[in-house]
Amino acid sequence: MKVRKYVVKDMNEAVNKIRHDLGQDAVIINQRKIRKPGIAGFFSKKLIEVTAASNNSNKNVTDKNTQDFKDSLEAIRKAVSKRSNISNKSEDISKINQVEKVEKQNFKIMQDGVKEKNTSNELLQEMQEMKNILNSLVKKETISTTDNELIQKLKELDIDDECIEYINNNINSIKDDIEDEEKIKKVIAQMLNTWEEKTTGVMVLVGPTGVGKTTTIAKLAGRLSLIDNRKVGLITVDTYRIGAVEQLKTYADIMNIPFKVVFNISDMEGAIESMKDCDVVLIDTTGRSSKNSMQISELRAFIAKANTDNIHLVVSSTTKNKDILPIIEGYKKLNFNNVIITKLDETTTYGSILNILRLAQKPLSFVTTGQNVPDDIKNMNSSELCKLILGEDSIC
Ligand SMILES: Nc1nc2c(ncn2[C@@H]2O[C@H](COP(=O)(O)OP(=O)(O)OP(=O)(O)O)[C@@H](O)[C@H]2O)c(=O)[nH]1
Ligand SMILES: [Mg+2]
Repeated sequence: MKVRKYVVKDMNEAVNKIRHDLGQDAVIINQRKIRKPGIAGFFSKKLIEVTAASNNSNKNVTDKNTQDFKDSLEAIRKAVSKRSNISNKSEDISKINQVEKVEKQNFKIMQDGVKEKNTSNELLQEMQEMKNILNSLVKKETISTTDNELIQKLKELDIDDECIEYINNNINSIKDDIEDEEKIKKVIAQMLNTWEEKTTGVMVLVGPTGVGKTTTIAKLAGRLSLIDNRKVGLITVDTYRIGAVEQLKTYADIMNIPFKVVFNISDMEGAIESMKDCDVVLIDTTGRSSKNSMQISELRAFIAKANTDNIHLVVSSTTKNKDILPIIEGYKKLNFNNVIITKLDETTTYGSILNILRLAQKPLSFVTTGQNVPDDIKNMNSSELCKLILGEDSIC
């Protein structure tokens, strides 16, 4: 008897190879899905490892054949014990059935050839032993490593524990007959909401210090005025930080667009009124710590005068997972209705996108990917985001 293992893309390929190598009488004794090693492999398509056996001389079986069969039993035993380390929960039940089927097939082959009663009994005993070993292995495997493996992979992508729990619970409730990675993508895509609207009217950017609000405003202004040919006005209320006004004024001058500084709440309405012929008015605000509720309340008074619900919270993708919730909670007072995630070029894992959007429960309007004005800003749809988060794509 010959036993061979094949790693193939589908069963058609396996059957062709088995027929070619082992002949028409070959039987498939085992099959299992495997992945390439590493995290990339986890999200790539599974391959199938097929073990097949053939009894080339089922007539006049000799002692040599019996020995060959014993050898192949040993080979199967080794393969199965190796397999137990990387088993998949969903395969457990079918495995017992498979083992029984394999044994029946093997026994039939031997019965055809082996006439001596004693040899058959010996083989039967051997098979029973093997069955016992396999059953004990399968029982151990019911505590599957798959969930732990999945959790570990998602952790490596910097997805936080709450998101992982949510993903895990939700993939278990998907009953469709699809691969695990497709289920993960489905759940993640459902968690990612993006802003499809056109930028228009008065738009305010708020967020912690240094996340890139002013640079993002300059990028948007450049994109809207230079590329989309729309009339854009810029307003800043950031008179707190030295150089902040000059920073935005420089961009406004280069792009030749109107620019106003609002020092007091009472100036806001006038500034907006002066830009009423603009298609879009972008308002830059002072970076504030979300923990300072006095400063946030002051900002709220300015924004109330701007009379818009087009408020975008800017958060950096490099924010520590633990800090995301306090930022979102602190800025909730400003009733932001979209999120901009910046500095994607400064990180190698993008789980924070998922963490931020899940906690904010608001659509993502833009992501920024570098310091270049106006180029490094873009809209991403949920499927692009999903690929990025799962490490199938990168920004640079
Ligand atoms: N790598 C990278 N740097 C960025 C990005 N966006 C902004 N920056 C840089 O981040 C720094 C801070 O940017 P600002 O636009 O001044 O940030 P801000 O939120 O307006 O800061 P405050 O007004 O002080 O709160 C600057 O050096 C920017 O060039 C980005 O997408 N990627
Ligand atoms: Mg700024």
